[in-house]
Amino acid sequence: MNSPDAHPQEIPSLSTPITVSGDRRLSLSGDALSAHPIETRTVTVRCASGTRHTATWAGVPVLELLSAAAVPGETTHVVVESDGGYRICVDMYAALDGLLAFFRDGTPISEHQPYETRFIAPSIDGARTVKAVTLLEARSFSAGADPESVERMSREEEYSA
Ligand SMILES: Nc1nc2c(c(=O)[nH]1)N[C@H]1C(S)=C(S)[C@@H](COP(=O)(O)O)O[C@H]1N2
Ligand SMILES: [Mo]
Repeated sequence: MNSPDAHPQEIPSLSTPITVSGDRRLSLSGDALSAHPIETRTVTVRCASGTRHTATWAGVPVLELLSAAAVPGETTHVVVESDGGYRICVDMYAALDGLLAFFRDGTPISEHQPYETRFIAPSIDGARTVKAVTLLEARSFSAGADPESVERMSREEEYSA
């Protein structure tokens, strides 16, 4: 049965591994992801247009993933990237409340969408709920830096400078 409250037991197999980067860099798929607990959170995604969709998401807590990658104490933000190069940068505490979700309303996301995963957290804008996640990366910005500038450039642009 697929009631919205059903607690999925098994993470669907992924077509691409997900990199989690802290002091350690992990490439997670299949068994490595399944070793983490699955949690469920009901989150309302607010789009810039004003539209809201509330859904129940299930997946691995971002806190679990970042802990496994030994996130440095000075971390201030988390960069999340998709397979298409979409990139966002969120406050670490907002990210830590989030999930790397595989299920929406009790069914695998990929049953209804052309992507398998979504980064979802209660306090972030809809635009920052990244679909088709490939990377979660701990970052530390100094007080004068502009973390959102990272969202306006590609990974290649940022690291070629
Ligand atoms: N990978 C990826 N994720 C993305 C986007 C994107 O372009 N690529 N667009 C974002 C924006 S701007 C919005 S408003 C929401 C739209 O989500 P929806 O299609 O579920 O309404 O996805 C977000 N996640
Ligand atoms: Mo959007």
